[in-house]
Amino acid sequence: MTAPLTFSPEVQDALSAGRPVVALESTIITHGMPYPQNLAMARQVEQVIRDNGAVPATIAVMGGQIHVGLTDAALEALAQTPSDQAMKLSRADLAVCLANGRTGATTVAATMICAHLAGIRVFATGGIGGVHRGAETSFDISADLQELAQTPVTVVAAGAKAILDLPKTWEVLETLGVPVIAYGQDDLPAFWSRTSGIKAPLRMDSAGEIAAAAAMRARLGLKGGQLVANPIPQDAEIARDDIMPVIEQALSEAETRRIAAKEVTPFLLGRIFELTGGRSLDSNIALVLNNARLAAAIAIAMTR
Ligand code: PSU
Repeated sequence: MTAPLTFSPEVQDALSAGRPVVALESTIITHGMPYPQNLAMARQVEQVIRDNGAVPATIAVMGGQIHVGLTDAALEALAQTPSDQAMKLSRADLAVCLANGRTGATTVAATMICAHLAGIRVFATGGIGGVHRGAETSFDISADLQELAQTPVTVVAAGAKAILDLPKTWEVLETLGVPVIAYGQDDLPAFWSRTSGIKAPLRMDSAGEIAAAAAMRARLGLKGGQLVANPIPQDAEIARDDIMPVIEQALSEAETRRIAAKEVTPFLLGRIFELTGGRSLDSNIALVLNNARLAAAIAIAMTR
């Protein structure tokens, strides 16, 4: 019995010919951004990957199949699906969604699982999930971290989302043995801001180095992936001092309203969008496109 994978013709051709492919997630479309900006972003990010010489494979679950590469009509339907009608899939619920024939959007964790099943080694997103503030009492830690420790996919993100407890997030990744690689700078980026003030454990300055490190992990038989933390472009960043008070306000509203579990991240992103008058979304889109560019370069380096 094999996994229920349905490939788009473009992705199928690229994979059988050994050409570079970059996986993309779908939770960012259904739960991370409002319509219609989510659809525009999903199309643009695919285009950026094509323009940079690789093939995009957006991943989502529909009709009992993991779709690897979506048609434009499927992308549009997903972007218009209300967030309460698409499951936000992680490792725990991927199989349930497939077995029940429901529609599901893949988070970083689920996208890594699906990409690996499909034979795709690199994946671009916005920011990974991590340790939520107050995790010492709530125990709210994203399954993305465990996935990075066990599934061999290189994930390109602008760090972890700054709504999280970033120092604790990096501590957990270190404990799990996940290589956290800052791209082109010494500091770890903080999603909307280029720097977090925290020094990265590893730094690399080229796609070739990142591809070589992934290949070496495979030769050593080390399970798990790598996290590439790619800073947002300068002209799109929101300085830490500007975004922090907004994050604090959104977090205290989430607490008052007792938002919990899978709802936390979408709620915070939505409130920060409103509080910044849409600026956080522009930054979020810019960083995703920037990550797609680097992921395409890594995918190309991996095929050499
Ligand atoms: N990147 C973004 N926006 C998002 C996400 C990533 O720019 O919404 C999604 C990813 O799917 C990631 C999820 O896995 O947020 C994290 O959710 P949580 O904190 O509930 O684990």
